[in-house]
Amino acid sequence: MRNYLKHYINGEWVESTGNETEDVINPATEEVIGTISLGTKEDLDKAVQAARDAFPSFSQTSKEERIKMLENIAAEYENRKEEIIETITEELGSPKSISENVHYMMGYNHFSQAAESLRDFSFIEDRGGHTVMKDSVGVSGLITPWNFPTNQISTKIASAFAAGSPVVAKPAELTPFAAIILTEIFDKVGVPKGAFNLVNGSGSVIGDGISSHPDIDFVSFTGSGAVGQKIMQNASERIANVALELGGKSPLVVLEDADVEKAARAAVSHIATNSGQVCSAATRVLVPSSMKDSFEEAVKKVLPEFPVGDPQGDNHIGPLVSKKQWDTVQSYIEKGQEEGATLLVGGTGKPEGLDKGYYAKPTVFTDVNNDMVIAQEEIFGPVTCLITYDTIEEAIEISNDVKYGLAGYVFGEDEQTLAKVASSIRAGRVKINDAEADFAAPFGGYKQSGIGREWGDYGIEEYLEVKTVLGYPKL
Ligand code: TAP
Repeated sequence: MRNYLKHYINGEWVESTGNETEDVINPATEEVIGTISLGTKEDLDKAVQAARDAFPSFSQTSKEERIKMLENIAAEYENRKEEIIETITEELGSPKSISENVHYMMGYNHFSQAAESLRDFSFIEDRGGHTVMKDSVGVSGLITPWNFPTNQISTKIASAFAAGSPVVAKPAELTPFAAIILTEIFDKVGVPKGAFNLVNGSGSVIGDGISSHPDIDFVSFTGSGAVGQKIMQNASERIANVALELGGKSPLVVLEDADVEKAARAAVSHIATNSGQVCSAATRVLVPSSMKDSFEEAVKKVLPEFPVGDPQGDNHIGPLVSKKQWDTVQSYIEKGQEEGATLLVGGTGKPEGLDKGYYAKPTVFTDVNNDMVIAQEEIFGPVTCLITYDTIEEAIEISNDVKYGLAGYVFGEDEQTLAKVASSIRAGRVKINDAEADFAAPFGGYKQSGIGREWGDYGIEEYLEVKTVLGYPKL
């Protein structure tokens, strides 16, 4: 049992001022695996005060000191590798291979990339007639969701530290333990007192408290659009800046000359990895009408490569994070059938033999029209839609006919067509074929997928204010 009943404020683990607690459930076993304290407004105020007190010195640390700190964090993170993998598998239900190759790896890369990006980062620029300086934004409030317990919080903290911004963080109640390990890492490597504060608690108390706190200068949030809107409203009361990383309904465009099996494998992998609980997952697969039959066959062929089952075993798809998420996914599968889409594979209910745990069947709908609810709303589960198109122009139009714009994917051979589709998709990140991940590349969305960019130097910019000085001495 992991019982973490303290918050981390001003460089110390401290008792909560309230006595409310919340059990954390392993979604694969439905059993309680630990408990956290639900913080109060008083806990939050103390954390914000600690961050404010740390601001004058933390914001003035040198670039070299921050690089060293980020490198030390990355090294200590590596030392805790096995524990991080085990923790994420338990709290999120993600299979061990995904916990290692996706979750653990992303956290590590954000800290080491921030150190790397900082090396070439300029905080002062002589632009001839004027000088531009980049100052820490002040105190940052970070609110993160449950689907990537190390990725989102790590990219935010790494960028904030790189910019010299002290932090107050609130992870999701459903998966709070990875953030506690991170906090232990910061404590161990000697992150300055008050530069990092962790207050566990509910979104309605601590999350809302962060977004409306008069002493928090900048709020970075990842999660649902509905909460993103509330955060913006709260922050607008004091004209505080926000960065929002919200949902997506990303297209994967299969071109006529694509390798059908490769594209089908990619399409299934998008809803299989992390059980489809991924904001940037492709969940609308656009296939040329002429390829519909062969693509459907390829989907059925590759599906067994993604077994569903116990995350402690050799499976690719674990359970969904919670009963609530399972219910949401079920209702979307029902909705798709009511709307007239055809179930190619999967459907409602649990996969055979998996009665315990929040397991859902990987589900692929075909004969989907882009106007259907299942093609427009973020399902956040192992469900995808096959939509046919006849011309490249139509594929682009369908790709963009959605309120989101987080990501897009294109599969094919002809470079002119790949470039045309990639540059026409209205989204913050487009991936062509199997292009490699790059942690220096900015991440964020167009339209209702959010505001701002994370990762690498663009991520650091979010935590900085720009100051112009006219007549600055030539030192
Ligand atoms: P959200 O409610 O948006 O939760 C995300 C974070 O915001 C959590 O830490 C949550 O705290 C906190 N929060 C909740 N209410 C808040 C408020 N009023 N003010 C400030 N913070 C608040 O997401 P969810 O309910 O867990 O999931 C719902 C749907 O959102 C999913 O089905 C999915 O479609 C989408 N979602 C998207 C993403 C990404 S990466 N874009 C991630 C997760 C979910 P607590 O949960 O601890 O109360």
